[in-house]
Amino acid sequence: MKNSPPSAGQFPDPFEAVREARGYGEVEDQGDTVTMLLRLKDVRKTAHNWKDFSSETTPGRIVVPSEVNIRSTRQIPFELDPPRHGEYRSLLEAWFKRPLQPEYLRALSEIVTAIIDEVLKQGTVEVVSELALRLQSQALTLLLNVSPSEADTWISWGTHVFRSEGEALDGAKASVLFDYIDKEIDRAIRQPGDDLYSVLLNTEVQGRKMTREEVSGVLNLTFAGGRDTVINAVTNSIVYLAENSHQLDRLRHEPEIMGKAVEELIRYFAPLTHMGRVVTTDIEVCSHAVRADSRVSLCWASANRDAATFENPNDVMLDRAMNPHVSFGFGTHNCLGATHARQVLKTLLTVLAERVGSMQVGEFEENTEQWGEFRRKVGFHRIRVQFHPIEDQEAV
Ligand code: EMZ
Repeated sequence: MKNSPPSAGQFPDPFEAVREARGYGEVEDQGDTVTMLLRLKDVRKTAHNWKDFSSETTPGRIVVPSEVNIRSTRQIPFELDPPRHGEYRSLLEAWFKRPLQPEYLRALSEIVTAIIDEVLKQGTVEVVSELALRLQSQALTLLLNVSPSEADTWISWGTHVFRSEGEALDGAKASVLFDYIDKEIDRAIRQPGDDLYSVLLNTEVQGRKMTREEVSGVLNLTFAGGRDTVINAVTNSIVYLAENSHQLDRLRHEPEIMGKAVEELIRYFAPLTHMGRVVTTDIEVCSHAVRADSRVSLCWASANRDAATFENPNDVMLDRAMNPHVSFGFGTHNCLGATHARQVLKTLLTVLAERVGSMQVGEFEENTEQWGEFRRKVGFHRIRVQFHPIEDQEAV
């Protein structure tokens, strides 16, 4: 029907031509050239090779854009290499797998249901701020095991803890998070409870208690890494299903594909475009020489559309059978919060399928990133969507 422009629910792949022709791109970041690896094979190989491509460098440097100027706290375990990485990771694993517990899922389902019911009552909402940000923040109270009221404070920070609209690196904003975490650590020292801060302060690593700085590093990662990524995944899923109502119907009639649908939507959206590594020795990537102390990035978003592995990579196939996407990274550093994020999305899809008959996209402003020659849509700054309850639909 329409032939232009691409609709709100479409997320084009800007990397295809360069990925196929050459396999890498280059982007300037604060005076430093980053080589972006675009093919799934190279992304995986490089993620595995932590000796030549390290995560343990100046805090903030492996993030693109680099956060060295706004943060000195090392995010743990994200900014550590093996074997240190593994020591911390193994201590955190059990806590971050709690989202698999029935009680956690029940609480999450209550949060999602309350938000969707409220949205249905209102009819039309701005999804980023009124739905996704709320959902991400309220769900995070479960992951940290803190009072539900904390979510209000986090909501007031907006969608990214280090970025504001128009400012990719906002130091003033970053210090709000650092101060908040500091205060919470003080509180947990004074009055230990069963929240993540208290549990970590009581955890032993290398035969001694975790330091304040280390606890702060884990919390910093938990707040920063899972924020805009989850918000984009939630918003984009809603927009996609709004524009592709047959897919929402499919989820309604085939609830057994919910797990696969989550993976496919995350593959398609790739909420985090890429993540860097620091090269430790002069070496070649994708037949291209890179020098020691330069950076490469593992471009998850491009790797997820690599036709060498994914059949019809630009199509959303909710029950895609073979789906080794890298939206949660790859190898030792795969996302610590992935279990939580997957449950958030699965619960959201389930509640939408059960309660929402259809959705209509209204006005929106896209959120795009520019990486060298590549312009990539990652989500929306704002988007209005009208929600219709399922009864209305059936009555028609
Ligand atoms: C870092 C990163 C982690 C970084 C898995 O990603 O996410 C980014 O959004 C943050 O800005 O600090 O946590």
